[in-house]
Parts: sequence; structure tokens; C-alpha cells
Amino acid sequence: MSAFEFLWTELLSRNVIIYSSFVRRSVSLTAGLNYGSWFLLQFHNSLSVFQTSSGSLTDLSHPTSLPAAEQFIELRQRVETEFQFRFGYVPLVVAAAPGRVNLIGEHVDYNHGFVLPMAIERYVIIAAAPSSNPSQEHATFYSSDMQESIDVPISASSGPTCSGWGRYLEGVIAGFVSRGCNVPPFDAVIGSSVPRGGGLSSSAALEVATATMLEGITGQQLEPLEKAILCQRAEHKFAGMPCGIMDQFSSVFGMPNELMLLDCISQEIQVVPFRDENVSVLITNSNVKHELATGEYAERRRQCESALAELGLLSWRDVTLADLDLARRRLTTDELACGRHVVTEIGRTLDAAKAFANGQWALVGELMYSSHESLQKDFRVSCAELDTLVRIAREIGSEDGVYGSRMTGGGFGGCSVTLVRSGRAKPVRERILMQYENETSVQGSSFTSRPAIGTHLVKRNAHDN
Ligand code: GAF
Repeated sequence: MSAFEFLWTELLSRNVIIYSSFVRRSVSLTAGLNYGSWFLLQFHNSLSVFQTSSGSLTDLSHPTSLPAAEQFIELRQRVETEFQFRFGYVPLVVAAAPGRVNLIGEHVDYNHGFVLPMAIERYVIIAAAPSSNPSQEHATFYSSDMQESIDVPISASSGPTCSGWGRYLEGVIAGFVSRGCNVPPFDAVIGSSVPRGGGLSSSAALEVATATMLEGITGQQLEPLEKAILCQRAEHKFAGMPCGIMDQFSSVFGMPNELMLLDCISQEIQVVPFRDENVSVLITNSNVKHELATGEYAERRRQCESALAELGLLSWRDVTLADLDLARRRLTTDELACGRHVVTEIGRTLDAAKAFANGQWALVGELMYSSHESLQKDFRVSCAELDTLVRIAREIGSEDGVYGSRMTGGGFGGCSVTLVRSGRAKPVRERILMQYENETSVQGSSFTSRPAIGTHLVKRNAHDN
């Protein structure tokens, strides 16, 4: 019996007092599950994930609910097994990076605003190892979800040669090579539990997981801030999406029990504690994605930039509604409406962060509804399906457990985010999905998530499980 098995038996045979960094205090163990070298320990009201490392317990503490932990472990196992099956040897590193949901502060990250996202318990996981053929000049990636393989050049190119999902990988590899990292040819398998096209940052999660995997393969560690910016640049230059910084930051910096109030000018994160287990974040996927998303995103960004130039100011943070009113004849109708959204959304986000910290759920909810209305009417990035989801949530109302709801992410489809009383999460979820399908003939899907930990290496070498 190994030292760890012994410890495990001991833990289960007694009501052991153990320190959990997740709950940040000593707690009594109430149950546990053994998954190979992974251990899920159920405390009174929380769950931690531990991993063996040289005979000691490492508290990874990231998935905070049993289904999320099981899903993470299953995905990791699927990706590692697929790697061995495809390439015939054991992966050297396994890297994970989460998607995100934005609670409020939409379309203001590229407008000098504040955003309030959290990483979600849905991950992209990549298993990789240097290739057995060192003269090869590319990396071979296999996507276990799409069942497709792609060869990505290892070069410092400044634009894409790959298409589709290969562009994100190529952009991140090019970023590493450009900063002087020696990236060897390698093989990799990717698996994901972040819904694609759902506005939950599946592409940022893919970029960030690729960057973390490359750190493991090359042994060159990036500063977290540099990593987020390198990934954002990959999205700009290789995927042609002029995104802000929110998605990559969330995937890098996510922390359990915390929302991130990100100042998109200073790029500093102020932590907003979110520990109240009586309140849940329900994410509902409309399962529609309208094609115009990327083009309209770039168009809104241009309209915001031209409006700001017309106002003669350098930052949207210095603009008031009175400034907009004074300039209304010089702005197009669309510029004026975009400006109104940006100015009011920046204010709402700061108010919501305070209300979150104080547990003022009704106020957070009202701010979420106003945010949605502003995105629908002024910024014009919602769609009928998202409006339907938010309306249904609003009709359910606070008495039946809904505090507030809004679209989240870039828009034109994707997800809504709803703040619900945890005890009511199940019936609320069922009612939203049923009514949504009745009204739109589209089947939605949903899940709840606690704030999750950001990107990390799950495995570093063949001997360290
Ligand atoms: C997308 C972008 F990638 C983000 O930067 C952000 O602008 C968001 O849309 C809207 O808030 O996810």
C-alpha cells in the first residue's frame, strides 16, 4: 500500500480534520471519491480536488461541485487516452484553461470600461509531448470533439496559414516563437467542455490552454499578464477578431469564489468575493449563433471609436451622458446609441460590483436587466432568442427565485446569464428551457457554475501524475 493509499484509507475511515485551501479553513471530511491519482473530498458544504504528488496531497481546489469535478476528470482522462491511442506514447504535459461568463460590463472592455466576469467550470484540456520526429517543422493537433487533425507550422509568422480552429493555435505558437522561445515539434490532443459559439469564450480558452501547454513543453514561463495579451494578439492577428481583453484575462486569472472586476485601462483586477452558496449563476445556451457576429462586433467597435474621436476625448471613462447629449447633432444615430450604452454600462458595472460584494442581490438583478435592455436597444447586439430567455427569466421573477438575467458575451446568439436563488435553480432552469423551446422551437441547454480557477498545468511530465 502506497503512502497515499494509506492516507486515503485513513481519511475515509475517520472523520478527519483537514485544511482545505478552497474553503480556507479546517473542515471535517464527510465523503470522498478516488479517481486514480485524483481524489475528490466532500466537506460539509463544498468539494475539493486533491492530486498526489510525491506522496503528498496537492489541493487543486478548482471544480467546486461534484458534477463539475467529475466532468473535468473525465475530460482529462479522455484527452490523455486519445493521445496514447493516436500517437502511441504518453503525453508529457496536460494543460487546462476555462471559459468564462461575464456577469455585467458587456462590450466595454475595448471601450476603457470595467467588466465583471468569472471563469466557469468548463475547460479546454490539451495533452501534449514533443514529437518522436525532431526534424518535423510543425505541431500535430487532434481535436477529440471535432475528430479532426491539423498540422500547425511552428514559425513566427504574422498571419494565419491555417484555417478554422487551427488559426488560434497557430497564433499562440507564433507568439511564443516571436518572443524567442524554442518550440520543438510536438503532438497534441484537445478536448473541451466549453460550448462552442456560446459566447463563453471557447476560443480564448483554447488559446490560453495552448499557451499553458507550450509553457509546459518549452519550460519557459510567461508572466500571466503577458500570457493573456499574447493570446489576445493571436485572436486579433490570426482569427481576425478585434476582441477586448476580458476573455483571455478571465481564462488566465480566474479564481474560485471570486468575480474579477477588471479595469480595462490599468488592466488591474479587483477581487469581488462571491462565496454565498445560496446564490447560483445559471448559464442558459440559446443554442443559436447568428452569422453576423464577428462583422457586427468590428462594426460596433468602429462606431465607438469614431464617436469618441468626435467627442474629442481619449477615454470613454471621461464621457458623461450630458457630453453625449451636447454632441448629439455631430454623432450618427448609431454612434449616439453605442455611446449611451458604453457610458451607462460602465456605471452599471461599478454599481453591480459593489452590490455583489454587499450581497444586494435584488440590486444586482435590476442592473442585469438594465444592461440587457441597453445591449438590446442601444448597442443592438442581442437577438430574438436571447431576448426570449431574459424575458422568461424576468417573468419567473424574484419570488420564484430569479434575481436578474441578461445576455452575456458578444451577442447575436450564445448564452444568457441568470442569477438565481440556489434552492430554486432546478425549477427555474426547467421552466426557462421548457418555455424557450415552446416559444422558439429551439432546444436550449443550461448549467450552473461556481467561479472556477484559471489556467493551470494538470500534469507536468510522464512521472508526475
Ligand atoms: C467578446 C470579446 F471577445 C470580448 O473582448 C468582449 O468584448 C465581449 O465580446 C463583449 O463584452 O467575447
